[in-house]
Amino acid sequence: MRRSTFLRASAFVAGTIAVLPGAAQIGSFVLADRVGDDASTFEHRELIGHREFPYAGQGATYSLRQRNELQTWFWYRTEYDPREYAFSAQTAGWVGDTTASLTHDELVTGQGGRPLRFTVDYSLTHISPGRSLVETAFTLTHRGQGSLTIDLFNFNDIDMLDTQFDDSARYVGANAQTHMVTDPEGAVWSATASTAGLTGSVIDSAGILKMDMSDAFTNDYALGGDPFLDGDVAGVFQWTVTLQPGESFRGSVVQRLDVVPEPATLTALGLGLLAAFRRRRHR
Ligand SMILES: [Ca+2]
Ligand SMILES: [Ca+2]
Ligand SMILES: [Ca+2]
Repeated sequence: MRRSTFLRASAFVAGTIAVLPGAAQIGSFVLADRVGDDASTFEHRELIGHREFPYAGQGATYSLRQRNELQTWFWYRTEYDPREYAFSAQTAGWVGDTTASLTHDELVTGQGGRPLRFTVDYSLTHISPGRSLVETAFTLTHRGQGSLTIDLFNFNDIDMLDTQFDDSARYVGANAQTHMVTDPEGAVWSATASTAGLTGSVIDSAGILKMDMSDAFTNDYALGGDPFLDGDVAGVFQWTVTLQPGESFRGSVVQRLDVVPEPATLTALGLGLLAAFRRRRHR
């Protein structure tokens, strides 16, 4: 595992990408992708050392024509603990133009060393004008002793267009595996969780969910229910898995941002099509 991480990091040394193999720690990164003049950026910050209160840090900004402030992070609980902790002990990382990878080796109460390895691979894809994806693919590996049951959580608090109190949110999908947040101006963001092992999906106030993650008590969520509609909405996904030594659990969260084309853009697009049509007719 350590070897493959090193090899992957080495491969990037040969390219144009900044790499810190071995004891690397990435405190922040920016991914950027574009389609023509239409650019998407995903900036992630405060990526080191936030294990518990207050709120485990980890701010982000997901921009596509306009800026959307975001907080996003993962946290976990094992069967030996009555509470959750954010993944904070980053041990390796690398960043490319549109991808980044962070590895964490975390403590498990009652087991020596840091037996829980959590790797997150981020990938930004600007798929078409006004539409962009950030895929977060994760692997959780048990490197300690005996059977281990783990609850894994992903928290997302997006404030569409940087204003939180006018956003509305709803569940989509049979397992409530998608959280969709809409701003009155029409921009839509969604987060879709992989469904294997998905045991919880909740939309609630950001303050309540941050407190759940940060406090000393156990939290478990149902799949869907009545969404919290007014105010600063946020969402949490929960997966529950039991791993034997050496086993891994893989999953993902895909964020999608859709921006409705502005009338000026539509007009320009229409004129462009008309011009192309005329050129064709005059051939
Ligand atoms: Ca808003
Ligand atoms: Ca808690
Ligand atoms: Ca929010």
